[in-house]
Amino acid sequence: MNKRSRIYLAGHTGLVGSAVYRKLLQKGYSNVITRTHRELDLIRQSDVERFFKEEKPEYVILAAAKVGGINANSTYPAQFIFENLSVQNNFIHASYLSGVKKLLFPGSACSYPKECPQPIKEEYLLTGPLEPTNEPYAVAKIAGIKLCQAYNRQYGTNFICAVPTNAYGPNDNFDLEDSHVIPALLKKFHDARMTGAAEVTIWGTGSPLREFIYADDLANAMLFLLKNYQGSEVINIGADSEISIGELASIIKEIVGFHGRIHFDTSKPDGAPRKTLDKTKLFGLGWRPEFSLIEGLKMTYQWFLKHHPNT
Ligand code: GFB
Repeated sequence: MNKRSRIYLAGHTGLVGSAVYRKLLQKGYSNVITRTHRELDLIRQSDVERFFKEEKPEYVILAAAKVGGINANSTYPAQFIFENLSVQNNFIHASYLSGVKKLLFPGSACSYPKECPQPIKEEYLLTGPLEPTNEPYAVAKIAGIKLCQAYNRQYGTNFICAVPTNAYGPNDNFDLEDSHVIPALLKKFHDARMTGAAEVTIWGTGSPLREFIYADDLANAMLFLLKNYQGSEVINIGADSEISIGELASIIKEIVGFHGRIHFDTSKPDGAPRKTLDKTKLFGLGWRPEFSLIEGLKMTYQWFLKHHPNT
């Protein structure tokens, strides 16, 4: 991949895609192809095939997906499985048909079994039942991985699959119902500070452990793998910052400057008890994250204040 390579980045406005886009431009790639959802609906197979035939991208990254937090996954299971299966089928098949040189497919840490030994090694995929709150999404992501592996085996393609841990950062979704925990908590504590509320409610017991990666670090790792990783085996992307939801809430409370109480609503689901990735493979290749969780949270809150000034 060189600076003039034709790189199609699908999903360039989302949390992960926008970080990859910033990184590509920063690094001087001058032929990055993007389309908004309105310009190209990845669910429409013939449109996707026509687009690939016309644009002839050499390298492709699939950062477009139907994503959301624990509540969105439980509320819209049909959309999570149908949209993700459709988009990735179309994207991966069109990449094969048009002779793409290399494809990067990001899976999700929720595709590993719910009760996995920790930290989670890549070989634990498909060794046990999934966490029920996000099973449809996880099954779609597993199908995407299997699709890439099958195409590599049958057609000799060069499709790689990374499995990132929970990401957060600029351009995240801050909707309180559908978002992931970090944007939800930043907004909840911010709103509480602005309105002088006495208490903020956190879902679940606060005991689940999560590992988080700042979107810019994730983007960096994805581009690193596109350049340096070859093969059908999946590879984890994580950042070494495991924390309980309770501790996370205390840190965000501090960053936002809220002085009231934290209440845990245990009628809400906890989801997976723990999902920390084993990073031996990725770190063995020489990649390391740049940002600590605290730095990432502070930058995300600054971004939120700038882009959601009236909330
Ligand atoms: O980030 P999150 O929605 O997703 O929730 P998952 C993480 C943890 O934070 C859960 C708790 O234990 C939640 O109960 N939590 C506490 C909250 N307060 C809140 C809140 O206000 N909002 C949210 N959203 N959570 C998702 C999967 O799982 O992770 C997806 O559903 C995907 O499929 C994604 O894999 C990366 O980590 O539980």
